[in-house]
Amino acid sequence: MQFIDQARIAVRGGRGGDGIVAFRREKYVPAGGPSGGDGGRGADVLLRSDPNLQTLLDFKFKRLFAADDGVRGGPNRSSGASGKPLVIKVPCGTEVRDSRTGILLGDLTEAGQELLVAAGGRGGLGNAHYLSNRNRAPEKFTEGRDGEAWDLWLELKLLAEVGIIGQPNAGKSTLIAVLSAARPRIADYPFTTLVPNLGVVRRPSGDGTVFADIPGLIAGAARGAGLGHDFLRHIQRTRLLLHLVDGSSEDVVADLQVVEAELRAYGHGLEARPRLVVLTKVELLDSEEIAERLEALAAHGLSAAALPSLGAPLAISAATRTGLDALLALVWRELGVDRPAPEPGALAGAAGVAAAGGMAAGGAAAAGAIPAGGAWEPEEPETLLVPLTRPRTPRGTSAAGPSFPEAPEAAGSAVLLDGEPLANDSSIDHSLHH
Ligand SMILES: Nc1nc2c(ncn2[C@@H]2O[C@H](COP(=O)(O)OP(=O)(O)OP(=O)(O)O)[C@@H](O)[C@H]2O)c(=O)[nH]1
Ligand SMILES: [Mg+2]
Repeated sequence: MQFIDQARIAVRGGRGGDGIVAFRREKYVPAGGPSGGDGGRGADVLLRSDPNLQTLLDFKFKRLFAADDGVRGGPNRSSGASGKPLVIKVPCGTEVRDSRTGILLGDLTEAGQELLVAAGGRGGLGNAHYLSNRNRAPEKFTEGRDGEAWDLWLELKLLAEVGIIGQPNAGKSTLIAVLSAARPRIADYPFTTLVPNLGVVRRPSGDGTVFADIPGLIAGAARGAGLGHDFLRHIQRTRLLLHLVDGSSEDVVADLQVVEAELRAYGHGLEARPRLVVLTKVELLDSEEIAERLEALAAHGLSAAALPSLGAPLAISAATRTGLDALLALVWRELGVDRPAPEPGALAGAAGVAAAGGMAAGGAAAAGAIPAGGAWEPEEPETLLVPLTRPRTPRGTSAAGPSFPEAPEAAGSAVLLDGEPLANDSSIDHSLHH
């Protein structure tokens, strides 16, 4: 399964059914009046977030989504049937924008949230509506209206509270593997991780917090070096970052600065995200070397201002599990484990935004610029219509970590949650689609 985190789709609400012209023709009723029924409403197109989906892959193969039209009216004032809504499933964490303007229409963070993206057209009126004293036999009716048509830009931003960053080989995947049940690929060559991995780390309170392990960053990533830096969008929603620096490196300060420079180049507020510098693989060093490197990182790494509450760099070894408790203690303190998670925001503000000012019919396939080239700037999480919400995952870290130093089993290229690729049934609810 491929990991696709951006997609462009066209959605079109159904056309309303036409009203009709009909007259009552019944025995013993000499002058039956107008009896043409109204057309049914065209169906709406909705997006719904589904926790079983982890990628926008399906939209690579299907891009046009048109909802059912309403049925035209019938005789005897019978109204035509309205179309059933077309529900398109998307992964949790999908941002939805109008692809022409970049305006944010909604952010589907919680499972089961729905966003109306194209309203169906109104049904037309049958001639029964036009009966008046002046005109006892109206032949007037109205046609159904076209449904709305929009071009949407979907962007998946994974929902994790803690992001793990660093250069390739720093030990990021190894850390998530020892802390959670995630089993990402681990190897002693750079760019082992190609897509983000999610792992649920159990909090002292029992529930889980999602950590995201992302590919390594190298100098020039902002200009496309290595795997580039686009995957940083998956840590945009995190509340804190763990910046891992390979303890066995010759120059830990230079390593740290390379990644910090890339964070700044990426922007989107990531450079100001609270973070903790973590020196890894310290079982390979003696205590003097550890102290010296920690000191160097503290002195030359980040200014104290960049680390508002996380404090001095920390030494860990995933191999011997040294320092992991101290690391987690700091993470929980920063996340405020005792604080209740904020209430998930209602989507009321987002639903129906697409309903304003319907576009002309048939425009669904019209070309609009794909905003990949930065025609507009994505907004920061705090300005989103739906407040940032935290994922709640009941599953904890039941299985023990990987048997170090053996590389855990390779895990495909899908985004994994706790080491398991999530079911990826089609994102389209076929039962509702003609
Ligand atoms: N000795 C020792 N080796 C470690 C430790 N943690 C990780 N490693 C090794 O470092 C190498 C890289 O580890 P990964 O976890 O794949 O590193 P990564 O940061 O995810 O690398 P990319 O995915 O390429 O960015 C592997 O060979 C690991 O076995 C540790 O605590 N001690
Ligand atoms: Mg990795």
